[in-house]
Amino acid sequence: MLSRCVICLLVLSSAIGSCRVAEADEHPNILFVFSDDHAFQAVSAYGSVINSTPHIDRIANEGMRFDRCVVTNSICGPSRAVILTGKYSHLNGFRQNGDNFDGAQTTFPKLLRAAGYQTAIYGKWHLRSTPTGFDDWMVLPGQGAYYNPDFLLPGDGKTKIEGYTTDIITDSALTWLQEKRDADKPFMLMVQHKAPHREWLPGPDHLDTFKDREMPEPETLFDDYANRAPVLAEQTMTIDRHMRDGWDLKLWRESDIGTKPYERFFNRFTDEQRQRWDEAYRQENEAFIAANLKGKDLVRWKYQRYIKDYLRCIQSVDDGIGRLLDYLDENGLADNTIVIYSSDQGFYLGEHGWYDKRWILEESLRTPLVVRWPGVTDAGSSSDRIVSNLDFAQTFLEAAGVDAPDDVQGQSLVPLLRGEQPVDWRDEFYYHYYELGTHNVAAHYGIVTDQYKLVHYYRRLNEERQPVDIDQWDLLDREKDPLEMTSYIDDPAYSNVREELQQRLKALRGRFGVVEE
Ligand code: SGN
Ligand code: CA
Repeated sequence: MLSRCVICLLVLSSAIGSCRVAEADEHPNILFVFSDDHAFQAVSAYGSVINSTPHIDRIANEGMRFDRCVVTNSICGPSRAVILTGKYSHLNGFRQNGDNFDGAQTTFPKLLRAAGYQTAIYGKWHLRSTPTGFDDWMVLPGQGAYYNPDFLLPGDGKTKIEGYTTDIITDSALTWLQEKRDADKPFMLMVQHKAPHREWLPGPDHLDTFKDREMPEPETLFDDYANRAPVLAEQTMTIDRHMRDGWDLKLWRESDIGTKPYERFFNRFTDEQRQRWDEAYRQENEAFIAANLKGKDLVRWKYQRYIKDYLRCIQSVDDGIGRLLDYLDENGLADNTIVIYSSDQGFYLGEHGWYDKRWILEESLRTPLVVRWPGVTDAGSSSDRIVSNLDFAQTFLEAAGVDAPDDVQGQSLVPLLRGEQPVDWRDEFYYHYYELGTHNVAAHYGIVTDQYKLVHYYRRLNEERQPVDIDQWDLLDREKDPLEMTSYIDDPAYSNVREELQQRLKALRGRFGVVEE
């Protein structure tokens, strides 16, 4: 009797489920807002204790929050290439920043466009080659500038726009929606912010936000890198030793102004912008110089300066999302538009003493992902399944009713977004970071599960900055050690776990066709 009831309930709920899907638009619009280096620790929907992001939270509250969205390769260009293609770096050919994206390959925007979608992208691109698959685009050259940026346009065009880059990118997207959108076609619009990327230059609206607050420090701000692979200590991305006074910490000197390294920074300011900056930082900078801080006190001061500027950049991203959501509401588009917010990877906000990303350690492996899909995704839902930027292409294609090519490597998130609990969802993930250079992070790959990570660091730069092969391993247990401060690789109690993970890692590499170190 009981089991018959359960069956009835299951049938009923799946019938309701399919009704809801059928009701949703078969070709929903897709608004994909994306930022650069936005850590989940700085999103209030994820429980941030340092800031509030009401508009990103609105997407989460009206849709689904993914609590373990991990990236395949925690760095900018590679993440973008993975998203466009739905394939790992070794197959899409873009392993590290500075590579050239082969724009002739199949991408999800191309497939959507071929299926009748109108496509556009505004903001950061960072893939070197010219965007392909878009009806309209305007992208920053390389990393782009925070103030008065240059933009590249179709047909080798270039334009310089006065203002703050985050606001300009939002404005461009709104202008496209208002003036260039073809109301007879569904759209896929990518709004790709430069913020909150280093050097964390806040916009004029938020130069004073957080001014009088003391931000809580992460527990691992003074990590000594003991008890893990030695290569971890060799990076050059600490708040303590690797931040530049003039740019990163805004402790510039008059003699710096006008010099070449300031090209992307002060040299671009208008007189008015420059004056606002002087007003915003002068007093604090004078107090800092007078205090002559040393040791941990100096690190603490740097952390405060860093985190506040970083969060100020995010506030402008969040403001822009609010404007886009309002536009959808006011123009009757909210019900048939899927809204996604994510970032190219996570970021260290002082955890392990770091800024930047790249490592498999959780804060940069994980990225925020919230999705609102009216009529399909339950408001206020969440998923703790392992999902990835590898899945975005297939998700967009399935949502639009377009078949994905056979050689994509992710899993569509559509079943999760419908509230289903697929029994065959992945319980392991393959990570691979390649770039040797900036910040001196070793090349490494590994397997990630809900509880464990097994990592192989296989190459680094030597003192002459030449690549040399190494063979170091870490085994992390996030249940026992959530802050990832200890490796259990040599702990006899973990020998079975280690062996099992080694087998699974090998199998994963085989499955994804990784034939290289
Ligand atoms: C720049 C930054 C680095 C950062 C890389 C990659 N230096 O080189 O701190 O790791 O970009 O970032 S800066 O002098 O430009 O600030 S990524 O997001 O593009 O991958
Ligand atoms: Ca990035």
